[in-house]
Order: sequence, then C-alpha cells, then structure tokens
Amino acid sequence: MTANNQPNPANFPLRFTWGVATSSYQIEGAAFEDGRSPSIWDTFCAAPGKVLNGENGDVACDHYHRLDSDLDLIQSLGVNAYRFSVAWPRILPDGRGQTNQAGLDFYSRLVDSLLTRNITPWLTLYHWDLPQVLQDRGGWPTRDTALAFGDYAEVVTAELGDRVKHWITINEPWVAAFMGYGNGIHAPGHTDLAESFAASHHLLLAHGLGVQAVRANVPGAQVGITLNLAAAYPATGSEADRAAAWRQDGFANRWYLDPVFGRGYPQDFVELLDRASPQAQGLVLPGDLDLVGAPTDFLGVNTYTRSVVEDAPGDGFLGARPLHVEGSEYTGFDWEVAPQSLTDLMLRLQKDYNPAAIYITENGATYPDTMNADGSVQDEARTRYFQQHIAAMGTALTGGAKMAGYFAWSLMDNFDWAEGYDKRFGIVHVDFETQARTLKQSGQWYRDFLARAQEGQPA
Ligand code: IFM
Repeated sequence: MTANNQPNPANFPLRFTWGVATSSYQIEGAAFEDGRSPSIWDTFCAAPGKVLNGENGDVACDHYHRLDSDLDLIQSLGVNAYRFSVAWPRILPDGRGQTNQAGLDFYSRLVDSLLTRNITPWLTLYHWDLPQVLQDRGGWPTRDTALAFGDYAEVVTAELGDRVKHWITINEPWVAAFMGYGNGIHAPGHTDLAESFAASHHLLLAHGLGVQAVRANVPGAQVGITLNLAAAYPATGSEADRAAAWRQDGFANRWYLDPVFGRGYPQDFVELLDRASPQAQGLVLPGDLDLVGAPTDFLGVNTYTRSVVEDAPGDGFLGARPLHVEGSEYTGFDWEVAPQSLTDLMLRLQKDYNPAAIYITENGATYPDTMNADGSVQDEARTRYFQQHIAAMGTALTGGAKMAGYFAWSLMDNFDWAEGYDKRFGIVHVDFETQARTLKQSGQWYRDFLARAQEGQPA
C-alpha cells in the first residue's frame, strides 16, 4: 500500500491477470433469439413477486447485439483478460442432445474478437442459467443434471478449446444450491434444506465432470472452480461464538473447499446437517469424491465482504446469527466493507489448501449511483472500495498467497438477480432506457491503475 490506502501497482508482477467480469443472463438480453430456450431465470422472473419490480433479463444490457462496441469498451480499459459465461440454453436448448449452432457461433465470435484485441478469454461454463427443461426433470437436486452438464462441457470445450485456455466450471455453487433450493431467493425458488444440499453435491459433481472435459479436449488448459467465500469471525472471543463462526465457515467455505481440494466433505458439517446431508440421502456414490477432488490449476474466489457471527441456538439449522459491526461502512447490499478480511482469507486459503494459484474472479461493490448534469458518475465509495481491496490483495501476495489475477465485478451495471436492475455494480454506468454506456470514476481509476501496473510503475 502507498499513502491514502492506494494500492501500489509496482507490487504486482507484470504478468498478473487483470480483468473485468460479467455473466450471460445478467448482460446478454436476446433471451428468445437464435434458438435459445428459457432458463430457470426466465421462469423465475415471470413469477410474480420473485424479482424486484418484476424485472427480467429479456433485454438486460443488450450485449448480444452490442458485442463489438462492448468489446471495444473492455479494450479501452486496458485489461488483459475478460471473464464471461456461456448460456447453456443457447448451446443445448433441450439441455442435452441437439446443439444449437447459432449459440456456439455467438461465443466463437466473442472469443475471436477478444483474441484480436489481445484480451485473454476466461470462460465460465455455468453462471446459474440452467435450461428450464432440466429443472422440469428435477434440476440440481438430481444427479442427471450433473451428467447433462458433463455433456454440455464436452460440447463447449470441443468447440472453443482451440482458442480458450482458461476455464471456470461452476460459479458460486453455494449460491446456486442454497439460494436456489434452500432459502428460495434465487431461481428456481425452492425452500428445502435437504434439496439444497443434494444440489450442492451435484454442482460439485458437475465441476468434476467439467474438469474432465477440459482435460480431455483442451491441450494446455487451466481449469478451476469459482467459489464465493467470506472469512467468518466470531462476534466475541467466547467459545460459543467461536464455535458459531466455525459452523458458518463450514456452511459458506469448507463445504466446498474441502471436497474440491480432495478431502471429502467436512465431517463436523455432515453431522450438523444430519438427515439433510447428501450422505444421509444416499447421493454420494463411489468415485464421486475423486472426481470432485481432481487436481485443478487454480482456485477462483468471489469475495465481497466478511461475516461476523454470534452463537444463536435454535436460529435456523446453523444456530449462528450474522451481526452488523458498529462503526463499519456497508455497501448498498448491506455488505460490510472489510478489506482486511480479503487478506486474511487469501492467506488462510494458501495455508490450509495450498492452491496452485488464486484468482479473485469477482470483487466489487454496489452503491446507488447518480449521474451528474455533466454526464459523469463520481462513484467515490466504489472507487475507494476497489483501491482498498486491490491493496489488500497486494498484502496477501506479499504475505505468500499465490495471487495470480483479479477481475472487477462488474464491467457494467446489469441484472443483479433477485434485485433486478436496482443494484448497480458496474465500473461502467448503463442507462437501461437508452443502453448508453458511461465510464464511472471507478472505471477511470481502474484503467489508470492498470496502465501503471502493466508498466510496473509506482503510484
Ligand atoms: O451479480 C452477482 C454475480 O452474478 C455473482 N456474484 C455476486 C454478484 C453481485 O451480487
């Protein structure tokens, strides 16, 4: 860090990956074009009361029709990588079987256009837009969905693997499993704990099958999973609060980290889940854990905040309650701004799991932006957030974490799931009426920082 919490660009290696990230349903629009079938998010958005203001991804940022100008925008930031996701319902409208060439062509064009601009494509296979037909057959709580994902991964790796060398299998399985099937805030909106843990196992199985497909079809590939992780701290030093923080860590972090790093599921949490665990449901079959724990080339981490919890017996299945920290700053999502926790998390991951490399595949903040009369967006709080978190990543790197890259979430304001268009995370402002894009102050800062980092200059 240099003065004023500014990260020092000279602290990062010249070959460091610097990017911006998006996902298909959040930006593409063109929801019913060129053979794309509905995803669970199209269905969920159409159900009254599920998404704020009844909004949906039908048009979103209209990226599908604005590919070239959006890629020019990305290039103008000076990033060397772009993380995007492929919409499964564009590739296999029936979930499995017949491929849709128009869908493959869109991503092929995206990849070629990135390479022409010297930007490395980072492709996420699954960022939550499950084909509705597969949900109709049971969705993630059924094993068949993982097998269908394996087929889908085969198709995409065979088609794009000659040009795409960086692959993320699944984005945030905790969210897809728990918010989709446990608390029902996300599609498909189910509220059943056992179902959500069945889903978690099949999402991890899908990851394993995805790794297999990448290894088989993409010579020289780097492949990993992206987990959403948040360091968990006890509210006090009491034994009860420390145990609650450990349970929270089991729920949010270890449930995914342990099996992905070949250790199987954490036994304390299997016991806590009791009949809701995938083991008790008879879903963990011989060979599954080897598949899930197959070696990967990196760990992708989406991290935004931390959790501070107190013991709360009888409060849900976890018996832990998250607290607001007095005096802390919170973002528009009510997420605490806690950059030190990013450093703590990265150092802990390196110590406990020893990943070959760690990429922060998402980090950013939502605040209610306003556009000034001169057309500028002075998002000071978001700019500060990026500065503090990139500096915190630099501290982790210096401390021995194998940090290899950082992707700002997000390239542009987009459809943020149950919050619709209300929560803006972009470093580019989008006027959803006109689709005009405006680089925010945070985007200008990121661009200027990257220019210095790539020249190895101090701030
Ligand atoms: O927009 C999401 C993204 O899809 C997954 N990670 C968190 C972001 C902010 O809510």
